[in-house]
Amino acid sequence: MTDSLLPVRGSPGSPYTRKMLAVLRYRRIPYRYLQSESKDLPAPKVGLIPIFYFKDDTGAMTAEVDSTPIIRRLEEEYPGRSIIPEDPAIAFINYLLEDYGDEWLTKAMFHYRWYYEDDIEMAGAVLPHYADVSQPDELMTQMKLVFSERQISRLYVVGSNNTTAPVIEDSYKRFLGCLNDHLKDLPFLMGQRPGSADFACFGQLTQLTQFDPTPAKVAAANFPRVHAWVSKMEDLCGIEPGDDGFVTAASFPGTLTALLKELGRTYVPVMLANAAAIDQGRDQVEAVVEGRPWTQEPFPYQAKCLQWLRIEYARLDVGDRDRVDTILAGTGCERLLAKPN
Ligand SMILES: N[C@@H](CCC(=O)N[C@@H](CS)C(=O)NCC(=O)O)C(=O)O
Repeated sequence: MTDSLLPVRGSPGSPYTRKMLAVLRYRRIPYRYLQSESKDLPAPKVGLIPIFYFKDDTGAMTAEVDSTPIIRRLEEEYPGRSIIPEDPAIAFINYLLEDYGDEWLTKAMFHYRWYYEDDIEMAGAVLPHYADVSQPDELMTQMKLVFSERQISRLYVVGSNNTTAPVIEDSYKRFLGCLNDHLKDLPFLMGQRPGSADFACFGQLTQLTQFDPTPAKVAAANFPRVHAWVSKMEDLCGIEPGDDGFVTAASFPGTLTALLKELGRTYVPVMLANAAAIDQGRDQVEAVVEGRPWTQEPFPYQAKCLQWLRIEYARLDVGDRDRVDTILAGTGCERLLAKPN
């Protein structure tokens, strides 16, 4: 019986774990969720969670850690209830919004968690218990310090610092506003049924709106609709999606265009500046976001994300690319895909 269950290792405090568990529930893929290390399973190449364990051709277990390709692999291995729109143009928009959730909203998530006293206090006290709730208090008090210090020392990775803090926080609030407006008309970002972009944004929001006190207060006070959406997204195994439930290019919702414009203000200039800094071998990313300075150390993984996005775009045929270009025109996102001059 357990052999037919897909093993997944993760933690409730990990936004990508929450993204993927919600995907598994919605897609009705039977899984077994491991909340601590298991000696019987192989270690992944990079020490990240969530970890998915797949059988290779020889029947041996392999460990995979990147949620975006894992979602595509699951689409192939488990048919039905797809979260990737069939129309390649809409699938591209879904991919772009998924990357924004994974790579931009995570800056807000990590920033708020380890920047303000109340949030550090809460995360430091609770998170170490997730591996095993019966660990002794003395050990947990020690771990609180070790864990917090380690995570605070990594704020630079996502680009959270005193210069970028107001930019990150304003962008979080504007994102909540965009999502709130969109949800007035449609139950999901991608339309009448959820796409992988919904799950990516949801994953980060499980922490931002429901765990970390500072960003949670912002959401509860101003956007009760978004707060409710996050709770509903957690388990969508009961909904029956219709065949034509995704948004279409022909009647693309204005509220999604507004969200794409928000990407154009923040995610786009930072992703471009990050890739440029890496190409030119510079040790600082310098960008201007909404008229304010952005500075951080280069983040090589996010340069790869931009490459993958461009590969997705290059795969489109001419007609689909034209429809993507029409959707993105004037949002600022077209700059991500422009040929370098
Ligand atoms: N791109 C990966 C990101 C996964 C990730 O960043 N995981 C974080 C936790 S949410 C992690 O494991 N960090 C390692 C650490 O903090 O030690 C995905 O999409 O799954």
